[in-house]
Amino acid sequence: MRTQVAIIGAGPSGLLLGQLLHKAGIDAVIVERQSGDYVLGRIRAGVLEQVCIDLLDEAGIGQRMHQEGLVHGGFDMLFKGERHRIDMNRLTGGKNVMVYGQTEVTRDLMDARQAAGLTTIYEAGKVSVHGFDTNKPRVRYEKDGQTHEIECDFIAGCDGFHGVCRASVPDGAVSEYEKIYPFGWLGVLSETPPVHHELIYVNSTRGFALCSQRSATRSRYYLQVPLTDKVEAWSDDAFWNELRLRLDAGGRDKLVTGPSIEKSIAPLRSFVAEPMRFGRMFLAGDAAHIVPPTGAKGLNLAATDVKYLSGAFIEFYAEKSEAGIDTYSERCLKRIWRAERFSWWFTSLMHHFPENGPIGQKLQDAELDYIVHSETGARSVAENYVGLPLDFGT
Ligand code: FAS
Ligand code: PHB
Repeated sequence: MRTQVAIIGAGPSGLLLGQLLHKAGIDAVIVERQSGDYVLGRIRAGVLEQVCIDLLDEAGIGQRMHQEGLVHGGFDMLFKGERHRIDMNRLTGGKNVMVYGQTEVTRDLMDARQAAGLTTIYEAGKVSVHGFDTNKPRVRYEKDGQTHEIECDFIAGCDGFHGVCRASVPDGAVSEYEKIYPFGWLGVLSETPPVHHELIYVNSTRGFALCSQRSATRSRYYLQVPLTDKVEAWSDDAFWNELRLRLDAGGRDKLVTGPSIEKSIAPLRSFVAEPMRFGRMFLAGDAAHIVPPTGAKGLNLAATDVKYLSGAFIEFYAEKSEAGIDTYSERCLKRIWRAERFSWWFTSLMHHFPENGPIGQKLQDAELDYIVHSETGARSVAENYVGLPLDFGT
């Protein structure tokens, strides 16, 4: 098989790249190791920045998002029993975010790809990448007992943190920066009405909690838990009881509980791989970087990587220019490190770090107090949360 761009991974990065390339008339094949149902079954991100919303519109798949997505102009920060609203819309001159689950984004992208009759190879085994240091890279995979090879001009590594592309880069060619947090997020999805019309980020002495949502009838909640916790040890009742203990009285009164339809524990890390280009192979999304989900940046960063990468490929084929390709990594990394900083800072502010001792809690209290009582402090949170403009760093 031959194609112009071989995309490894059919998560949001790979699917969005495929869609943007298709709209530009560039042929791409996606190779995914899991089934489509498995990919859809992963419950992940929930908040889209305006830049991401615009990219989904550009990809031609924004219709359901605008019909079903929830536009949010602010969120609450709850600490020491008091709630403080960060009025993002006012503080950023009119910007909002949209609550629309990653699962729905992935479904919309999969539907569009299928409707266009584009090739996605699911359940591909032993995927490997070759020759990306030449101008004839190749991808190999096993399917139905046979080994297949794809000849291409470029390989897009959209295969997530545990993917094969970054792992195939020769030692010494990539620098990795990593910080692992001493806790995880226990997440629950439930068919229950959200506890509040906006998100609530909680810093309690028992730990962080987040009250998010997917619709007026579907809620997403998270609790900070020790890394040693196992999801099997958390009954639904135990989850709801702990969430109540971390909420304020108003939250406890309004919380509607019900059976979990998904429950999982995700580890938290900050991670960046530099550079993001290796000859004719490019990394995008979680294949190149991970943020702790506190700042709701993971999916949004993936989308802007893909916008920059698709633009580089379009420029190569339309103008025989390699300018976009040559600047791809540097352009992405400027944005990525800004998001990494905010995600690390917001995680450090909102989570319980007993190892930092009593003074750690007092310093957190002082910073929280500053942010909610300072226009400048609140604006700093708001402008980072709504995200950077697409042309940032150019
Ligand atoms: P993905 O990991 O989504 O997709 C990579 C794809 O590549 C997968 O389908 C995988 O099966 C495939 N793949 C891997 N290896 C392969 C191989 N060798 N061959 C072929 N295919 C291969 N972000 C937020 O903003 N908010 C959140 O709350 C949030 N929660 C998260 C929870 C978890 C458990 C995880 C892991 C991430 C979370 N994220 C969150 C971040 C997440 O949303 C990512 O940013 C987003 O999935 C990035 O999309 P991709 O880059 O496509 O990577
Ligand atoms: C979610 O709804 O899954 C979500 C929202 C905001 C975050 C992280 C996760 O910061």
